[in-house]
Amino acid sequence: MDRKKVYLCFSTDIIHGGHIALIRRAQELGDLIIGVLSDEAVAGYKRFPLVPASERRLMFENIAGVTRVVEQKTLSYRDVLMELRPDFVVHGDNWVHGFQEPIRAEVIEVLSLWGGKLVEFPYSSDDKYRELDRRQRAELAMPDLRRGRLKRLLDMKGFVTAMEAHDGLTGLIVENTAVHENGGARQFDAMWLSSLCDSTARGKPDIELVDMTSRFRTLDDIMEVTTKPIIFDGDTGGLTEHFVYTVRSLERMGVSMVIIEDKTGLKKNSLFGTEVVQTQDSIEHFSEKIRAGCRARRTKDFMICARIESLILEKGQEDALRRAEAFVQAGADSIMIHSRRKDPQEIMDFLEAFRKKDPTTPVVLVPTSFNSVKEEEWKQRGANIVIYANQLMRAAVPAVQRAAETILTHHRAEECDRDLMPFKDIIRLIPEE
Ligand code: SPV
Ligand code: MG
Repeated sequence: MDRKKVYLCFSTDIIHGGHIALIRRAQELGDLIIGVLSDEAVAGYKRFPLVPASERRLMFENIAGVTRVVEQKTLSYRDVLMELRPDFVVHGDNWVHGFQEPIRAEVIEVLSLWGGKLVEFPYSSDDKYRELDRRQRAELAMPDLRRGRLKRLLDMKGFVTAMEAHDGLTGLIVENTAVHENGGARQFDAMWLSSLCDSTARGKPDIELVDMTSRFRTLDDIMEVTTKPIIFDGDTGGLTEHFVYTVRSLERMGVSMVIIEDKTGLKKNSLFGTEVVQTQDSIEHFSEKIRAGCRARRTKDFMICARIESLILEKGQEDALRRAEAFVQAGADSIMIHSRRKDPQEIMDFLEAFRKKDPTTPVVLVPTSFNSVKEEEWKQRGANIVIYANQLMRAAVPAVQRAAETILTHHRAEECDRDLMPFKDIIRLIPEE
């Protein structure tokens, strides 16, 4: 009559023997309620879920003896435990140490409010389960899955961060860097393939001199070793007749979004602003390029973003807003507004005015100059994607220059060694098949 209530939460995409064994042991303790971690929480702490929460729920609902399945929205168990008030929470013992320690401590604290207990079973880390996980990760790199992930992330979280990568190694750094915060892990959601950094890495100016075939080579190097969605800097998109081919190629490769800017003629980097001659394209011509790109693509997953250069070229807010509206009308899935001022005010003013007219079209920001505002505030103000466009390269260049100068100064490498990472640590960044 007074059977105990047991709670067990899963984030897995597939159910294997190890999970079933854990479920059976949990069932011995009482009536089992299974929690399915939300897509957003899984993406935040582990990797993007291959199977959405709605289907993961179905999977568990069909296991004999599971009394109920609920969604656990956050990594923290607090809300779900307060609602269910279980007698036991069951978990593998793999969270006793490591970044999930605070989540575990909170579970024990919340359960103590009504005398509940945490029961931990040894975590099974069988080789065949590790192999399954490896295969699932590989699946995430396939173009069809990868392309749609930016849209899915935007739907899921409403706000996405992207970090610049300009070769396989920086791609791996963006893919794998994580910091732990409140029992979860913070990672970048996506990657930005910057024209500036791709050109600079080749010792070339950012004037559309590095041709698309070379840019695709960089893209392929990055895609080969990573799984996160990619936003490709398409510069001006070139001639409309060429842009349609670029769209097809990027889409086929599994890129999620191309951003093209409304400039024409010899493109210079926006950070030069009006110090160099730069010509803005007409609304009509650029709209036609967007329309042609939209007609060329084959899937709804691939996004075309129109980048507005009015603030960079000091044409004012009215011009920027008129263009935003026209480009969305032409079919742009998203817009990017850029500024090279330190003061974020003109971007904030744009966001406020744009959101009054258009509450839904995703807005992309590249806060290189206006870098004082935190992501959460941009989200509150209506932005959806923040791109850190060049910081990894700017971190590397001074370090590399310093090493070269130190060796020249001392006629040997010993003095420079303390600033260097041992190669065995660098190799650890590179996964083995
Ligand atoms: C890039 O990273 O190449 C960009 C962003 O286009 S910016 O350099 O700010 O123009
Ligand atoms: Mg660029």
